[in-house]
Amino acid sequence: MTSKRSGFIALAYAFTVVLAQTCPPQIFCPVTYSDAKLPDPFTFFGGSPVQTKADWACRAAEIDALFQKDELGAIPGPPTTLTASYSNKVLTITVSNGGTSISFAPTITYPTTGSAPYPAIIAYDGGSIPIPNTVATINFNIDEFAQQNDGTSRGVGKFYTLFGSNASAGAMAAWAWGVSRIIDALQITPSANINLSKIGVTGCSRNGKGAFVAGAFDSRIALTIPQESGSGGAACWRISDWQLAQGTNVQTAHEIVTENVWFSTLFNPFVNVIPTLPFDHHLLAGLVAPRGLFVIENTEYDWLGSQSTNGCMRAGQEVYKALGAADSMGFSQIGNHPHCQFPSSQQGNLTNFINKFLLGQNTNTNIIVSDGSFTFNKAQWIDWTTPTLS
Ligand code: MCU
Repeated sequence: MTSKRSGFIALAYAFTVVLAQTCPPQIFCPVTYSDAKLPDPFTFFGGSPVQTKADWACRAAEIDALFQKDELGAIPGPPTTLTASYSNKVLTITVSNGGTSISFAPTITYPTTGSAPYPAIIAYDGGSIPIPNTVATINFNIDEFAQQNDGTSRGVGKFYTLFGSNASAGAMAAWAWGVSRIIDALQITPSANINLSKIGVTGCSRNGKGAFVAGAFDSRIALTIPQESGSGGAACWRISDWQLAQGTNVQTAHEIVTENVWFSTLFNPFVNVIPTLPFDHHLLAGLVAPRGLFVIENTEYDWLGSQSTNGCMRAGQEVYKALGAADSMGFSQIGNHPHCQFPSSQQGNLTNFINKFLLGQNTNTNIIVSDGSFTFNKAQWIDWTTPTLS
């Protein structure tokens, strides 16, 4: 039974690939890209315009491929086989790639109110936001899946047991693949009692960067909540480099690749020449569009790149506007609290996002909040206009 269902999952992916073949071919060579401003979401790499929602689906597939090729590393397709079982609040998942297999077992904390099947948030290492007692929490132990201690963690963890320690995927790509397998497992395990159309993902700081990537790469996720992800998450590399040049102690691409293994080594050639990167992180938000996205930041720490996250996410929201879904993306940036300690002042906005996207309520998610003193100089970063996609 299980293998029939995993066969079905494979078929669904194959179908997606066939659909993608109606897109123009993705040709990224031999052009050397260069743009000091934030790359235009609405122009294909090859120069043709994005005019319709169908065009955007193709452009999103192109952006997805570029992120994997130049920054995150390859996120593999579904495994050869996937089996799952649920018992006593533990979802045990076994996946194999050829002859090798691994198991991992997220634990689920169920709400004591509301009715089954429950909405759920997949929380990287448990997450750092208050999850209401109407929503389940699926605890994903990301570190055993792909380690993130420091540079020595490259290729270490269950993901790499499966795909080899030389797999191009950095830790964030590996975790994103794991999130997709958790959702596959929930699909074939009705006894886990999770509502498949009401799944969120969250994490804070380094785990916030990772949660953002997972939300971008699996369209089955209804709500993505990256918290204080800063550089490598909600920040744009270009704006962070500019902030550093202005004298702010902000994390940049060239620093981040020396600190940990969140990115692929494929990113290294770009970190000192960021204008040659054919995307930036406004397009990570663009990949989540038009699904729910609530970006939480903290103006307390220069290192997070508050100005960068603010401008980057404003640019990313242009994709939501083009798709007619501006209020499916919110941004709230509040200081005066320690890193990853969710402040009560952001509670109302978080509740509105959870209630809309995981509980099906009609709430106000038109939220762009900052207590920062900077302004986003749109002309400095954006030289494109936002179409209304038909
Ligand atoms: C904000 O995320 C990271 C940051 O990128 C790192 O430079 C710093 O070492 O750790 C932060 C973090 O994950 O804190 C928990």
